[in-house]
Amino acid sequence: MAQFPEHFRWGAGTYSYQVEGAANEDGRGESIWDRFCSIPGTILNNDTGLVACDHYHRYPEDIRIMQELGIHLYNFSIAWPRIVPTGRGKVNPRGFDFYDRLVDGLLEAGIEPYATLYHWDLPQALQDELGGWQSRETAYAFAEYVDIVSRHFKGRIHNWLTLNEPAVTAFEGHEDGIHAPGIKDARIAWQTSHHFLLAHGLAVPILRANGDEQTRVGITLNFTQIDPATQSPEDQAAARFLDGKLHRWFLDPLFRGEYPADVLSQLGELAPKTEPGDLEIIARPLDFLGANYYTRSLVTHSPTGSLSDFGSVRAEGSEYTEMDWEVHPRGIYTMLVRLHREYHVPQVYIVENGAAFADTVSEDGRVDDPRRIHYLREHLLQVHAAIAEGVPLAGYSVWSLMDNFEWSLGYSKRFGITYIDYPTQKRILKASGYWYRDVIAANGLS
Ligand code: IFM
Repeated sequence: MAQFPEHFRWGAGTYSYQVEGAANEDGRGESIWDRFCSIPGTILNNDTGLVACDHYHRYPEDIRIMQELGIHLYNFSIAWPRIVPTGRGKVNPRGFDFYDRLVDGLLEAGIEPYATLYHWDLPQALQDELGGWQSRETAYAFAEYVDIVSRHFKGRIHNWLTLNEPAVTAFEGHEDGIHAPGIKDARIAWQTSHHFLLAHGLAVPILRANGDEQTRVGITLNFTQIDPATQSPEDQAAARFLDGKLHRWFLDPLFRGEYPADVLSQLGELAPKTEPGDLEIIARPLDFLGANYYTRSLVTHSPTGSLSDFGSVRAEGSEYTEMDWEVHPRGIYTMLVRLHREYHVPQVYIVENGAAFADTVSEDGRVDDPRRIHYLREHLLQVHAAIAEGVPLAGYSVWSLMDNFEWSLGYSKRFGITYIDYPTQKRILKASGYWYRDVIAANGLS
C-alpha cells in the first residue's frame, strides 16, 4: 500500500475559458481566446469556449461531483475579462457574482478554493491597446486586477496562484502562434516571458497585503521530462537548451533571482529587455510552487540551428495518449526531486497531471477508462516515491475534473475524470473518477 502523508491534499482542476461558457453574460469583456477562436480554421472543428461545459450555470452540480469524489481542494481560474472587461479601469461588479457563488458553494462543501489569477484569457482590449503581454504595462494592469480580486475575496480565498504555465502561453501564443493571440515572433515571445514573470512578482506583495495570516501565494509552471533523442552532442545541446527555455528560464529567476546564463547567451538579440530591479521583484519569496506534469519529449536538434524548431522522436515501446504524448511516469518523480534538490522549493503541489483518451459511453451509460486509471496510478506511485525521497509535496490535483475545451484542439480531447456529453451537458463520472474517489478515501493506493 502506498500510503500518503496524513495531511496530504487531493484535488481536481478546471480553468475559466475551458469550462465556464457564458462568454457574453453579466458584462464579461472579450478575451484574446474569444477573438482567436472566432477566426475560422484556427481551432479544430471551429470549436469555441462560448458554451464549453456551462460550468457558469452548472457549478452546483459540479460541486456535488467534487463532494462525491471527496476532494479537498478545487483548482480553478478567475477570468480577468469578467472582472475588468477592458483589462484596466472600470470594474464589472456582476463579474464577481459567479465566483462569489462558486467560492461560497465550495466553502460550504468543505472544499478549499485554489484560485489561479491568469490562465490565458487576457482581455482583448489590452491586446488591442498595448499589444498584450509584449508590453510592460500589461504586467502593471495585471497587478491592478489582482488587487481588485484579492480585496474582494479576502478571508474566503487563501491559496492564490498568480499564473498558470507562463511558458506555454509565452511561446505557443507568441512564437508558434498556435494559441491566442496567434503571434509568431520569437523576440516578442521572449519579451512576454519576462513580462509574465514581472506580473507575477508584482502580484505577490499585493496578495499578501490584501490577505490574512492564512494567505499563501504561489505560481504554477509546466514541466516535461526533456531527454535528447540520441547521445549526439547536437541533440544533447538541443535538450539542454529546451530544458533551459521551458524550465530553467522560469525557475531560475523565481528561485535564484537570475536568468540562466547559458540560455541568455544563446538568445543574443532575442533576449528580453529588462529594467533594473525586475529580478528582485520576480524573486520575491513564495509559499509554494504549483507543478504540472504530463509527459516526456525526446528531442532532436534543429536542422537549421534555429532556437525554435526542434524535432522529437517517439519512444520505442512506450504508450501514447490521444494527445500523442508519451506516458512516462518516472518523469514526475524526476521533476519533483529536481525542484527539491536544485531549487529548494518550500512546498510543491501537483496542480495538473492527467491524460486524454478517446472515452465513450457504453450502452448502460458508463464510461470505462482503464488506461486513464493506469496512467494516474503509475504517476501517483512515482509521486509517492518522491515524497519518500523528502520532497515537500503537499497535494495532488488531477487534470481535469471534467472533459473540457482543449485550446486549439477544441473538444476533441477528453482529459476529464467526468465525461461531458456536450449536446446535453450531462455529466457522467468515469471509472477513473470512482477510482480516484477510492484513492482519496484511503489516502493511498495499493
Ligand atoms: O488543458 C491544458 C491546461 O489548460 C493547461 N495545462 C495542460 C492541459 C492539457 O493540455
